[in-house]
Amino acid sequence: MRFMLKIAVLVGIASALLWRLKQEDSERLRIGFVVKQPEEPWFQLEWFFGDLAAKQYDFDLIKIGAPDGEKVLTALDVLAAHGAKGVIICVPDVMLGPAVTRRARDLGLKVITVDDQLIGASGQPIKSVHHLGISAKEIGREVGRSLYKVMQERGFDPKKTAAAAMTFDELETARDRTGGAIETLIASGFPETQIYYAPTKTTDQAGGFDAINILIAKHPTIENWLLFSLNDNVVIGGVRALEGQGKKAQQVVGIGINGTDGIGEFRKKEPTGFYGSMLLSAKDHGFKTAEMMYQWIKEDVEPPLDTRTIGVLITRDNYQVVLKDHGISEF
Ligand code: FCA
Repeated sequence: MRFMLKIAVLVGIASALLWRLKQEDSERLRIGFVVKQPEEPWFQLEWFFGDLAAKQYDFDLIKIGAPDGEKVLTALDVLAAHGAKGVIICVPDVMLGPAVTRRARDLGLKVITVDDQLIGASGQPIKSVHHLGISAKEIGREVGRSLYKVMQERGFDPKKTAAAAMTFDELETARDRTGGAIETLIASGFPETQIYYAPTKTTDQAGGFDAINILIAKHPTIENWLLFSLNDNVVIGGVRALEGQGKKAQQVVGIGINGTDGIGEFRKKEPTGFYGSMLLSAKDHGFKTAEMMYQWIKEDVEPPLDTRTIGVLITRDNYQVVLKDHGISEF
């Protein structure tokens, strides 16, 4: 009898413990981090830094890749079903703005957009949604200034040189980046008539490769090319297209944005046409957004509505030192 009693007490204690654990589990803070291109090193690095914030503040970060609109809405549902209270998100299509804000509101999810700002039904950015993005125009301007400087250093004849603006105008941040570069190229003295537009269908290497192949077919006599776009991968795609046409690395000056995705080009033994990149702060985009969301949910500290980050030029010459400073030399 005493033995049975002991068993009953032990079973009781065990189920109480399990119940408590379950309780704690459902009370555990969960935050989602949804990105449009999980295969891109930039977004992997944002997640990496988001995870550091989760570790520091002891919450769960649920990372989901959502390359299309349907997956975005499903991701929000999944997050809410797992008890998440907030989501940091870079959507694959900014026109999803009204759909995303409505669904998030219905599910009780706080939203911080990162990188790409949602567009509302009016066609304007939804300024009421908290956002952390880059100072796109200024970073683009630096790209233009640097392209011009390298062109001069290499002694290119402006008459035989063209600048290819690899555009993705659906996205405001992309428009600002390429627009800023065009602005400073012209202000520096680059002939406006030698700036050609190469619209890209996608923001990856394939998008850049196709856009430049179409462009160079129209301008076979150009000797030297300056390339710029919204990010590294599109520029790398453009560099590959020019290599395919027999251009030497010295005839091509490509400057990207992100830094993270262009490191592979700098690590190659021989220089390529990918000259440099504006390294962005993945730490701010990953850690800071996650930290802001945590403090918003946990301590009711609302983040600023609009936060902008800066970029710094990296090239073969300085990238190792700068990456170390940014805490991503191992990446
Ligand atoms: C956009 C681009 C990414 C990155 C990010 C900061 O989302 O597609 O490559 O540049 O902005």
